[in-house]
Order: sequence, then C-alpha cells, then structure tokens
Amino acid sequence: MPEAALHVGSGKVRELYALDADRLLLVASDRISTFDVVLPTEIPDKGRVLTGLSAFWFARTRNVCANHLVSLRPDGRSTECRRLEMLPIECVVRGYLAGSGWKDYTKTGAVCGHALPPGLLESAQLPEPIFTPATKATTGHDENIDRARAAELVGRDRLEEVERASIDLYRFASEYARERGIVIADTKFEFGLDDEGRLVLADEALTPDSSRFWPADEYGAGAAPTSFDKQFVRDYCESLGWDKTEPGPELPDDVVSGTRARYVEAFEPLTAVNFDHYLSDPEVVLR
Ligand code: Q0Z
Repeated sequence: MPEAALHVGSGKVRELYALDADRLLLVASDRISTFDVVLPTEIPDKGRVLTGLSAFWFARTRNVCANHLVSLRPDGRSTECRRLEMLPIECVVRGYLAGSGWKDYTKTGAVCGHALPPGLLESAQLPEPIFTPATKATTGHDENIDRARAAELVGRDRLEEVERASIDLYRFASEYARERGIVIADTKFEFGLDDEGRLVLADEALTPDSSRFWPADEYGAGAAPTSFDKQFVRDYCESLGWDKTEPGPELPDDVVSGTRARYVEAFEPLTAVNFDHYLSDPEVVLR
C-alpha cells in the first residue's frame, strides 16, 4: 500500500497529504491539546475514535449535505477525501451558550449579531441554533465575523447556502446525540466546493475536537458543564498550576486511561458500534 503522498498541511493534531491531483489523505494522530497547547503524551486510539465518528456522521448526513469522504482506510485513523476548493470561513453553529458565545452575551446580550432573550444562564440552550461564522486564523484563535464580512468572503448566496447546511447538519446530529446521552453544545464545520461549484462538507465533522460534547446527565444551565473528553486532562493540568504556555506537562497513566475511556464512551453510544469491532473493521461505521 504505501503510496507516494506529499505532505501538504499540519493541524495541531492532524496531518494532511495529497494522494494525487484530486484526492487528499487526512490522518488523525493520537495527540491531544488543552488550553491550545499540544501535550507531549498521546491518548491511545484517540485518532481512531475521531476518524470513526467523523466517518459515521458523513455516512449518516449524506442526504443533508454532500461530503468529501471517499473511503475510510483499514488503519481506522485515515480517510481518503475529495480535494476541494475550501471556503475561507469556519462555519460555527451554537445550540447552547458556551465559550466565546457566553462571554459575548454577558457583555452585549447578543452573540455575533444574534440578539438573544435576556436572563439566559451560562450553558443555557438557545431558543434556536445560531450560525456564527469565524475566519480561519493561521495562528491563535479564530475570529468571529459578522454576516457582512462573511458575505464579502464567500458571496451572499453561498453564505445563505452554508448557513442552511450548517444549521441542518447541527439539528440532525444534536438531536441524534441527545437521544444517546450526549449534548453537542456547538460545532464547527468546514465546507469546500467541487469542480461543479457544489457545496461539500469537508474536514472532520461532529467530533469532540470540532465540537463541545457534554454528558447529558450532567448538563444543567447555570454552570459550565464538564467536557465529555478533556475534563480529566484539564483538571490534572489545573492541579499542577501550569501556566498554559509551551511545553505542556506529561500526563500520568490514570489520566491517559481515563481520557481514552471517555473517547470510547462518546464513540459507542453514537455509532452503536463496539470500539474493538471498529478497530478490527473500521468500515462498520459506514454501514
Ligand atoms: C482541510 C487541515 C489537517 C491541516 C485543507 N477535502 C479537502 N479539500 C481541500 N482542502 C482540505 C480538505 Cl479537508 C483541507 N484542511 C484543514 C486538516 C491538517 C489542515 F488534517 N486544510
């Protein structure tokens, strides 16, 4: 199998290779970041959980929006995808008031130009999911942008199309996940265009790395819920008094095993696939 593949990009925890002129290989590592720093300790199988979940959602949402997935590789951590012309915006959908959305709301009563009812508590579910686009920052944090700026970047009609697709995808996935014990508080999609100019969902989708996953049984408005996947890592890092600059701390074995278990606990109820079964036959999540 090892075919010539040119490395074309690195994310914090993923790598991108070109297979040929119109195919890319997206590889998810087991690296984990917290407070925007990649830690020196890996979480075994994290890349496989995220790749399997993403592939699962691509299979389930193909009638909501076309996507870039061509095939899931036997290693379970890499996917072959169609090479697209990527749109220069991050398509964030928020169903709950968390992170920068909560901060904006406390200051202005609105989130990225969406006026909201007064008196909402931190983590409250919004009356309707809202679309809050951002620009892709090459360094540091993505920057929220208003509709006018987003329309300048992708065009007015395309913006309407990605907003509808993003909200439809979020509604589908968040309802599905909520019935299985997971709140998807918000999520970030990336889209591209194929040679015919059709909108295609790309990148990873609806994973705990691109979304806030909360355990539904711990969810309540008025507090910041625990993170489904990274809470042990955050708590451990906070206990060290680490200043959150490079380099990050090594993780002890119990934090690693607890965190790996959390990823598997997100994967199994969502996909209805036993994770060991996924490891022996990744395509099970596409069926
Ligand atoms: C995704 C990224 C990663 C670094 C480009 N289907 C596609 N067509 C064209 N470009 C992309 C995709 Cl997914 C594309 N990224 C994000 C992913 C490492 C950067 F794994 N950049």
